[in-house]
Amino acid sequence: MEAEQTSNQDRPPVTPEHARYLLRQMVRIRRLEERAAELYTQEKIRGFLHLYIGEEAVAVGVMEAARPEDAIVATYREHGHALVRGMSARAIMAEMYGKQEGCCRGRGGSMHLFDRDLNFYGGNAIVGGGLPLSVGLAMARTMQDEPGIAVCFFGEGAVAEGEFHESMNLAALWQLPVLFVCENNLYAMGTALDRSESQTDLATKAESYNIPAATVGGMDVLAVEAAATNAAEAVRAGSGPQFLECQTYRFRAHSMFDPELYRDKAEVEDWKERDPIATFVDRMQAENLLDASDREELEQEAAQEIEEAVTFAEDGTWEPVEDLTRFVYSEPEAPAVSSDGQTSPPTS
Ligand SMILES: Cc1ncc(C[n+]2csc(CCOP(=O)(O)OP(=O)(O)O)c2C)c(N)n1
Repeated sequence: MEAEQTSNQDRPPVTPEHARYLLRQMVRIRRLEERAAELYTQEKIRGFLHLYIGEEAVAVGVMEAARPEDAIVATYREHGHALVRGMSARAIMAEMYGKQEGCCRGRGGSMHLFDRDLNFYGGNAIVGGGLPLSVGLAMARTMQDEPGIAVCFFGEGAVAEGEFHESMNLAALWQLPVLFVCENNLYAMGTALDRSESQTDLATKAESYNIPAATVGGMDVLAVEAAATNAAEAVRAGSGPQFLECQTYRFRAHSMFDPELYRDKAEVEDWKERDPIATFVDRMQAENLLDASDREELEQEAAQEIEEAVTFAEDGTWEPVEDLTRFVYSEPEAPAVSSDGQTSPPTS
């Protein structure tokens, strides 16, 4: 089976409002992460920090195809996915600071952003670890007859994991509603894909499990949006999982501890020429869908939003030490209080 290639020509018409919206989301991610990198060097943010800079078009394009009821699963490079899904920059920043106003009370940090109300199921530090979670979430929706699909982001490094193959197999065998989104940025830490895989055509791997697959240029937000929308529609139609490979590149190191000895500077510069934000602005301006002032305005808005988030995180509080063992076991539900002030025991 040939992997379907999508291109810009396939894209539906874009309105100026939509162009602005997509740009706004990509700029928000970029500014959040650039600020996070600064804060990391100041030791305000500790632990690991993996930046998504260069890959923004993937999260923004795919999230356009997702609905609120869909379950989203991402990797440890997930600040952008969480932000675009609707988590506030404040909750993200406070979480990265380790403050209890963060989305996980500061217990998860950068790699474990999570919000059940947003159906955002992480943030996962284990390479490939999100894949079986997404299959389980899709299965739960199917068994409980609930609407929604699972959308699972993972890096190309995950295809070397057994969990990838187990997840592909079960999702296909049981025809589960999962959209698998492989963010192929060519390197798994310092290991290039062609140094670790005999088959580097990732769509072929999915197709070997009878999962329809497409490959799209991941530096182009409109192409990603169109490809993800097609794939998500097919999943929603009930024909089982779909696989979308987005070919992208991270401009920064793998994490904040990486001397980047495994790739040439010239290669990085070459990919920077395809910056998803700059190329989108140029194209949309050429098509009169964005004004010359749009980027500047959106940059200012994003800068303000991120500075407010930093202030929020700075002003945040540490969890008290007495809470150290809290949540080791689930807490009993608080008794319900009726309108007449009477309490009743929890029902389950
Ligand atoms: C099971 C497992 N093995 C190894 C690691 C260490 N590790 C962290 S990130 C990473 C590279 C993963 O690369 P990829 O899946 O392509 O995602 P990317 O970092 O490029 O977004 C590795 C090997 C891990 N976290 N989990």
